[in-house]
Amino acid sequence: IAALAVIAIGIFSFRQVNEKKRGNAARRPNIVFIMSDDHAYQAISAYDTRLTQTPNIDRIAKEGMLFSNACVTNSICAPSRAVILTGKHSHLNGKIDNNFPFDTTNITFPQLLQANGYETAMFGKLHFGNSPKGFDEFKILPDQGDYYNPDFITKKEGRKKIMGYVTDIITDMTLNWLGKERDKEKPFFLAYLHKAPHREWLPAERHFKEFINKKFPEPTTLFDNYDGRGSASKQAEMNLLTHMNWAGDSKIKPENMDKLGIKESHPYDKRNYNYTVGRMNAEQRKVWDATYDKMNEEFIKNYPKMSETDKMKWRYQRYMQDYLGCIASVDEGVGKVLDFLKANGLEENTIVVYTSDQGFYLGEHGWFDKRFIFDESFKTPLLVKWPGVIKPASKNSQMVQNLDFAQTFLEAAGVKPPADMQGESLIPIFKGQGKNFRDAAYYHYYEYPGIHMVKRHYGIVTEKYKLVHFYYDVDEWELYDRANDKNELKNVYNDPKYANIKAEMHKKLAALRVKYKDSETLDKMYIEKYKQLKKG
Ligand code: SGN
Ligand code: CA
Repeated sequence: IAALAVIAIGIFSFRQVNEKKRGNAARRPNIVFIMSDDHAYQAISAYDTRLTQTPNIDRIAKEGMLFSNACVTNSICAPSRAVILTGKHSHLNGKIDNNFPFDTTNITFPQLLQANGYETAMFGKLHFGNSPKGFDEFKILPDQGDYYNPDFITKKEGRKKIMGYVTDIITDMTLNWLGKERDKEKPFFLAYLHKAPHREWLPAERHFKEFINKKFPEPTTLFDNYDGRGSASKQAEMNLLTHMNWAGDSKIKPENMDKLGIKESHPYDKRNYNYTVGRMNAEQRKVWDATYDKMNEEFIKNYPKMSETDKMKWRYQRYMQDYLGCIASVDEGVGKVLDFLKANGLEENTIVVYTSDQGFYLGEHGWFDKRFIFDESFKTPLLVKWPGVIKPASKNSQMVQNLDFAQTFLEAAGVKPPADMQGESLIPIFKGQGKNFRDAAYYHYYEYPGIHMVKRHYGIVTEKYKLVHFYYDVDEWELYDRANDKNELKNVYNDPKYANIKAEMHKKLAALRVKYKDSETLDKMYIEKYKQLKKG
């Protein structure tokens, strides 16, 4: 009996130790990082209810925190992702634009989480030109990926085509991993990364049928003529009327363009349409054609009588129908993942983040796309929930950046961040502290000359002002009074009233360039590298 009692006590204490160990491990939070591609905050109802409803994404703000001034360091896809993963500005992680491949000798935070006992997985769009390091599992889209019947690069099965709609497929992969595949003994980091609502904005059948009948309010600056600003705004190729593809983007069939005498906006205009719609199977294509053909009948009939203003208005509506239709699927997917966490007892100990790789123009200044330091592209949506740490329904207006995620997640996981990361942990802000978190954000965009022709620029943004330097084939400075010119329509750089502010902002910008180790030498080096790459 005594021997049995010893064994029993032994088993009991062994179990207790084990449980305790597991308990401790379980106390480290799981992290679900949800990021979509080109999702403008104007198209999330927690921020703005004029365009659409996103009830599921909004749940994250209801249960957590909504950031009204979250921003990026370089408003373009792959560079933003590199900043997020490395916690370093583009000029230091080397991924300055979408052209250069990501340098995999960079240390990324998922590698550190994995080395410290986290189970890690990534599903969806990465856009690096190489596979992610530090992931136990991944299924990623090659390059930009496709909306219908997309290919995936998978860690375990190589490249394969999966039938269906991209947003739904990425959601299913995520749910499957959460429910069946992951190691349930470990805390996890999950990157759930949507392709939508990236161009060419192909919604799922259920949503193109629904959204194509809707009408949306126009932004006040839809007919902007770019007066009051420098050559960068005037020369950018992002205008809905003149630069958006008629077939590829606005879904006017190539044969109808020919019939109406509409010229391609870009040499890829018709080719893009034939490619994206061409990926559909016969059944998908039948529904697509039936819906869009019917909706385009009126446009085709009216086109010869339409003024340029009418065309712009029509193009804006079509753009919003498709763009917001794509977001509807993202919102449904987010809802499913949140429901899963709740139903499986994971809600309490999981940080959920919703963000986009950058902001996006939804017709403001007549534009689509991003790239500029101006608000619609510089700011990005950010909603975070963490039960027990973040007070539900809280709001924050600090200038947090995508640069801050790495240190935030590492701190949450109890892992010491490398000394050369350049962000700040957001945890004090989550806890309701962190006042005066960042008084100025640094920004640097490089991809020029290139698609959309947004000139190279760097700048500094404070709560009240924005100072920008456009360089390479120009040397132009712009200063904006953010408080008094919300739409950033007037460059006041040469207005004597702003002389002191200008001087102060110059000083701050120079100091930030030093702080973040950016310099004219690096600007020149990247111009040289870009020339070499283009030659090659
Ligand atoms: C494609 C798009 C561009 C877009 C870039 C970068 N053209 O080239 O409009 O700016 O991607 O987007 S498309 O006609 O091919 O769709 S990013 O989000 O990857 O940076
Ligand atoms: Ca993007």
